[in-house]
Amino acid sequence: MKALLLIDIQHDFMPGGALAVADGDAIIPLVNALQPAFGLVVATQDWHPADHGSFASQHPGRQPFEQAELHGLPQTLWPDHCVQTTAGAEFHPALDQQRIEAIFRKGTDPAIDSYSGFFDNGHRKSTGLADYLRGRGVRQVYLAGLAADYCVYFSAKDALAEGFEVFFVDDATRAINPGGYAQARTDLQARGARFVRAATVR
Ligand code: VGL
Ligand code: ZN
Repeated sequence: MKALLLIDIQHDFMPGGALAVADGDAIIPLVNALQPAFGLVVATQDWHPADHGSFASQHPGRQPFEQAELHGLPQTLWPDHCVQTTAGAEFHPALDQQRIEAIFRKGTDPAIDSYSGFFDNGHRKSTGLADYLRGRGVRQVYLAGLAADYCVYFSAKDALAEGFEVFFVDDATRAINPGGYAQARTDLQARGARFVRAATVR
């Protein structure tokens, strides 16, 4: 059984959003077309409190995209984004949500960031996603969404470590930094992930 994981397809990662990913909305038609090929569709949602420690606004004198530290972990400082219950945290209205059976929220603890849909960045707390997928008989996980070099990358890495067969839908994702995505791709391929085009998935 194969599952489709839709990572953070939210307003704030779209053009015009608080942490916009260039061309991010171009993935929506592909993601919608992909869904009927899957027995299970699950989404993740970046869901931060307004005072989240990953926000540059919480670090006096620091600017978005600078490197910092958050309780002992390296942390990129982000613009305020995906604040719980705000419009920016909502899924893109063109995303077909009818087949999404579960939504896993992450980034709720202000003290630690959470790129992966499976664990926080310190691997301290699980979201329960891996057990949920196993409970549904999932062996193959396909990933799409935003951003390729952060939340999709770290979700794919954890999915591999959890023993799933991983397929990264290359044209149904976009990166914050293209160079970062090139590195992420090399790393994931070395770990056994396969990169596929949406049109070949059935
Ligand atoms: C993301 C940075 C901060 C993502 C989330 O969804 O890729 N990136 N929060
Ligand atoms: Zn975030």
